[in-house]
Amino acid sequence: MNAELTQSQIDFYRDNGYVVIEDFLNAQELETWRDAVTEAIAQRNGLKMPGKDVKIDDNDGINKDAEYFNNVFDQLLNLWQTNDKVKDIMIDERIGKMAADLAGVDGIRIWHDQALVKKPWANPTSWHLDTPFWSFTDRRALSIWVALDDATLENGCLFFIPESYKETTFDNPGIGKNMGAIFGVYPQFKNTKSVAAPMKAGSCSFHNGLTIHGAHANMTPGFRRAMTCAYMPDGNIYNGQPNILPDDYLQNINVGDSLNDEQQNPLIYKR
Ligand SMILES: O=C(O)CCC(=O)C(=O)O
Repeated sequence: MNAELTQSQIDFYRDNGYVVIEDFLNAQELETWRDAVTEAIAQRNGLKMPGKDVKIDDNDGINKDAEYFNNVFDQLLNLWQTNDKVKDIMIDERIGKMAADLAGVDGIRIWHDQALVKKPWANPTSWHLDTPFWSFTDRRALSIWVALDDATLENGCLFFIPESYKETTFDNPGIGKNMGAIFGVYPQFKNTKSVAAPMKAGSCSFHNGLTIHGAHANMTPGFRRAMTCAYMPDGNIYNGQPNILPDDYLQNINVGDSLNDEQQNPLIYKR
């Protein structure tokens, strides 16, 4: 695993709000990730996330325009909680350190992982932000996105609006079928050029959760699979948004409580 970040990669991330790391996984590691994610998805029988009775084709109550959104990708969350192979991959301290170094924090917890499978002819992923959906409020939160297939301009690679994270807030137009809805909330980026991030399988990107990002439609008969993980800096508290927290967990948490439950948000790196 190419887990050593250079200072120029960190500087690029801090400036632009994203960074692409080529050849993050070697061929053998890529095979391990693919096998683990494939097995974990199959075991789910269509269940979207642990602790909530929602299937991948249901309206999850989080995203708008369910019929459209369910054809953006199959989204399966917290596979680390239901598959030990994915858990081994996700709790890797080296990845936690990368996230901590980019974010400039001392500790990193998993918020949630997610497999994002853009099926043949899938809809585009509308421009959106991530952090405003989550149950904590932290401008430093970020995600890794690992390409399990080559992600190309044709099959739905990611796009970013550079530097947007410096100005975006927790105002959230959501992620529905209106590709450009976000520019109604953040008109200052209407004329900013986006940057495409095509990646070979095994490469990855990190992006800040307040960076405006999206993806093309899949214009091919093949799959574009990605494995991602969202990270919460250690020390955060519950802000009252349920997001993906399991129903039974929500019954025992109040606004202001620490999000430090190792079964839900494991600390994968601490300086
Ligand atoms: O894979 C995609 O199409 C979008 C990914 C994304 O929005 C994310 O990982 O935050």
